[in-house]
Amino acid sequence: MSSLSPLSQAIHDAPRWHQADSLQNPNDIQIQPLAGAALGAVVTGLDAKKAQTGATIYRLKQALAQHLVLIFKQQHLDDLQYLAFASYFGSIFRPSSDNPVLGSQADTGTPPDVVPVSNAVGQGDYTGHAELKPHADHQWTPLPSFASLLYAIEIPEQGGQTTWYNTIKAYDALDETTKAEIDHLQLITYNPFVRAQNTTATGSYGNSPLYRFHDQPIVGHGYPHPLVRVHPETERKALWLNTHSEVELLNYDDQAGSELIARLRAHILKPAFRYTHHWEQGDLVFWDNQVSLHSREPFPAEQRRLLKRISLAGSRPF
Ligand SMILES: O=C(O)CCC(=O)C(=O)O
Ligand SMILES: [Fe+2]
Repeated sequence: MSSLSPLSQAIHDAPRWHQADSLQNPNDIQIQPLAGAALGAVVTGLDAKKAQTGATIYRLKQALAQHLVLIFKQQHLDDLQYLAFASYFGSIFRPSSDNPVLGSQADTGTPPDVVPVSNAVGQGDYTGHAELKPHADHQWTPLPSFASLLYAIEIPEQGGQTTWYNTIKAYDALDETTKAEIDHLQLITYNPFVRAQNTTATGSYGNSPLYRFHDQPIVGHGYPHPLVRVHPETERKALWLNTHSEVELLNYDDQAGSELIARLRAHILKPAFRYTHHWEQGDLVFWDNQVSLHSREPFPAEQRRLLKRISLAGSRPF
């Protein structure tokens, strides 16, 4: 018999470890919003290894839509247990090979289901130890992921904090004239991984021009998505714009477009819209990638950092 894919193996094996661990009791779970933060809630009393009930998954989905970032503390998961938990919330994100993303492999052109995010050479060192500028994962693909999870296995002593930005709050805080001006605009976010393949740019986010003027070459394919994105469960509007990769507004004057985008980007970066997470080993952070951005602070090259990421498939943005 041929061997199973990691996801098939996870679902195949789950009853064995679930049986030993028994079912998660939904009444043991507490969800505590982060005091004074623009987004985020801490989930305690949940063991992601256990089999989960409908009551728990429904509550977590609602909490995710409301708080955008859920932080599960003190988890102990191997890759298959991690995949089995993440899959309660939807299908694993599997981009086609024509759209390179973080972790895309040279042979298949696609990423593994569990992407190591590490600075260890040859073991998932796709992002190294440098700063990562605010971005939404996979925004440059036709069908970006709806959510991602990061699980902390090794944490450096200094740096490496991850910050999340609430782009619903950023949109809400705009003046009415700006809202009316941007509500129906379409934006192309060019794929920084294609740029890295075609140029001498090294890092994945933040080495490109900030705006494409029409006399500049197009690097890779462009997929227009709404600049103001609507959350599918809450109908809240969000400003869906990363802060440093190359973008272009459709049917818009170059100069006016680049100025509008620069103004919106400065607005998103206001401290009022963010939460910075100081990682502890065993943290599992689950975020809504449709209405948030995230960035990472640099950390010393000689200190090891290993997190593992799973992304979940999303719809065409609207
Ligand atoms: O290393 C981090 O904290 C975040 C990396 C990242 O952007 C990602 O995994 O999507
Ligand atoms: Fe990311």
